[in-house]
Amino acid sequence: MIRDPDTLAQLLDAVNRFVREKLVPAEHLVAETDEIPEDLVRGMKELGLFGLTVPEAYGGLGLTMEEEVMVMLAMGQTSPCFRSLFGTTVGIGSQGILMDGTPAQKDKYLPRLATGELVASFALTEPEAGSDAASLRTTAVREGDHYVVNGTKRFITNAPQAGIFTLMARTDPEDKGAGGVSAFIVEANTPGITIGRKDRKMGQRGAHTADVIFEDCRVPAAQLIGGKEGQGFKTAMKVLEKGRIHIAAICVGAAERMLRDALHYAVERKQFGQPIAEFQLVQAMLADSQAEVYAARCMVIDAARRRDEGQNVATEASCCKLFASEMCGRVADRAVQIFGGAGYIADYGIERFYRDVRLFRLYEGTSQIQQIVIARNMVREAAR
Ligand code: COS
Repeated sequence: MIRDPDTLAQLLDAVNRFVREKLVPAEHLVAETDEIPEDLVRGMKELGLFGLTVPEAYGGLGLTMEEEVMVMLAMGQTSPCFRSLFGTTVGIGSQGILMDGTPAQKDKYLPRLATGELVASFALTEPEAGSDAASLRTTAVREGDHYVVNGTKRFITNAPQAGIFTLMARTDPEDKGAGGVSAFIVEANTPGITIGRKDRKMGQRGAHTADVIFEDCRVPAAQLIGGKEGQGFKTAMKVLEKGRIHIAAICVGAAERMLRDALHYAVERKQFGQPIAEFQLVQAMLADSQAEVYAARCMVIDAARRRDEGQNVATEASCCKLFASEMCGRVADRAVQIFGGAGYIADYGIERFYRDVRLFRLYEGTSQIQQIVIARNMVREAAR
């Protein structure tokens, strides 16, 4: 749902300009230094990117899903690491508070998340619990008006920058499954939290992940999201469901960028006396990519609209994430192929995208998890 086309057009104009004039020129530097310069972070804050999904009453832009998708399509036109910095805050890091938090929790955190003063991270994955998220082992044991948290979270995006973590931990040791899991807002400066060293990743330099280790970390009971135990897994699933549409939009944006770069290269580059874009085997790669990008774009916008209408989009969200991330991988591969030898050389930038977008098929649920979610929902529906 687009509430006011003019306001959205202004926002998209500003984001497109920021991407084109500030972020794209900084891509090489960020990849080399593994840091996003402070003035770019400031620019993101000024544009309101940290508050995209926070309701206006709390100082954010309160975008609908369709509007959020439009912004992500624009953000996808540059290195994914930039989106990563504010994306966990507007997405999986804060949505638990927004969806299931108490009014007091919303009042306390949402205004500072909206300005970017606080970065929020999502702490679900563990060394032994990835796709099987319900098997997590981190414990939160109630002691008076606190919970004592012990455990290790792994590959946590933005952990080094985080001001708060949306933490999923087991409050009921008797229940080994989803029902024993609760969600907490944990402030990063709480004693008993150690952030591991930054992971050395395949790509997305500038975006940082690390372990988060909890050792007898005393978290006030008031930080239990929604004030109810046993709801944490459902909160995580709802958050991830929305996050999958958001990530799918980024996949489409990134694929559009790679395809545009490949097309320009194909038009410029001459072999056998003519631009390689004139060769039908190259055209096949361009055409297949264009068709797939278009399909994914339509899917993402459709799923976002349905979600805004209040429909259950669990299946559609997974379809979007599955198709758009796999499509993005295929487009990345073809783009490198069209660049030929230059596709393997860092100066041309396309090999960086090839590595960066590989993550899309893994995080916020692997492609295989999306297949499972889709098929399970189909079978359940058929059984009704
Ligand atoms: N919205 C609301 N509730 C949901 C939900 C959703 N999208 N998906 C599941 N639930 C609820 C179920 O209804 C169920 O509740 P009841 O027990 O009341 O019926 C509960 O959550 C448990 O669901 P389920 O039985 O499907 O859990 P499973 O352990 O079988 O796990 C998968 C299901 C595999 C789909 C889940 O573990 C998953 O998504 N894994 C991937 C995790 C992931 O994305 N990791 C990335 C880390 S963050 S970068």
